[in-house]
Amino acid sequence: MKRRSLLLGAGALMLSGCDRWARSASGQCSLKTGERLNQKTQRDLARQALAPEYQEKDISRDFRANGSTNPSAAEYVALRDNGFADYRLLIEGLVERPLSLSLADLRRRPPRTQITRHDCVEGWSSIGKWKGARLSALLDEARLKPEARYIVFHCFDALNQREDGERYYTSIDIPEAYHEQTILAYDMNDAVLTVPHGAPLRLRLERQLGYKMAKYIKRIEAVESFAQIGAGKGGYWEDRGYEWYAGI
Ligand SMILES: Nc1nc2c(c(=O)[nH]1)N[C@H]1C(S)=C(S)[C@@H](COP(=O)(O)O)O[C@H]1N2
Ligand SMILES: [Mo]
Repeated sequence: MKRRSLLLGAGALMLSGCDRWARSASGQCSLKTGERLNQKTQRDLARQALAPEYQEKDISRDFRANGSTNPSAAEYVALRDNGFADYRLLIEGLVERPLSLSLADLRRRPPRTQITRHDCVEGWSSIGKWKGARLSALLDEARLKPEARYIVFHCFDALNQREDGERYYTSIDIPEAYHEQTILAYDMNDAVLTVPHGAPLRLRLERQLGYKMAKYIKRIEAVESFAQIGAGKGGYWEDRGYEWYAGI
């Protein structure tokens, strides 16, 4: 029943001719209207169920750090050695208004705090408290274009620590990006995010495995397809055989 009404809702919008698909076929709606409706539709259809949240007392004393824990890329080291004062998060690609945000800018955006369990595909879990800017608000600010289907996170680190090594990256779809618990975290356990855990900024989304949660985020890119990025599977580990959707 629920699914049926969702489908009917999408159908009704399609008949109005202003959603992304109908618009590209008829070319009738103005970009602004089409974009607003498109984003609203995507939010409405988002998989909204929340991952479990925990209490302060549940926080792990020793939250493991995994994968890259101390990037050696020159660009990263220079930023780190200056306390990330010169760090700018870039939000670009299929957006009307590309953004370049300092950490202070990010701290002025709507925050969310959540205590959640992190599950790594390697078989360990830790509970931590995360605070960060809601990705949905940032994407609204940058104004996603109607053709945007995925959000790609490009990171500073190469897992082999070589300057020419392939940089870590991963991607999520628009509903995941708009989920309430999807944040760009700058604090962990009430302290500024440390280098081992992804300073200055790392992704938290709480219904997928750890490898989707990009640490050391340099740049966020809205794309229609990730076929041309890396080996085309949507992420560093995805290119090496891991599932693109790593639902827990
Ligand atoms: N940039 C970057 N992000 C990354 C990784 C990485 O190596 N580089 N490892 C991933 C994996 S496999 C896990 S389990 C988590 C680990 O996060 P943590 O170090 O805070 O525990 O980060 C994920 N994000
Ligand atoms: Mo992991």
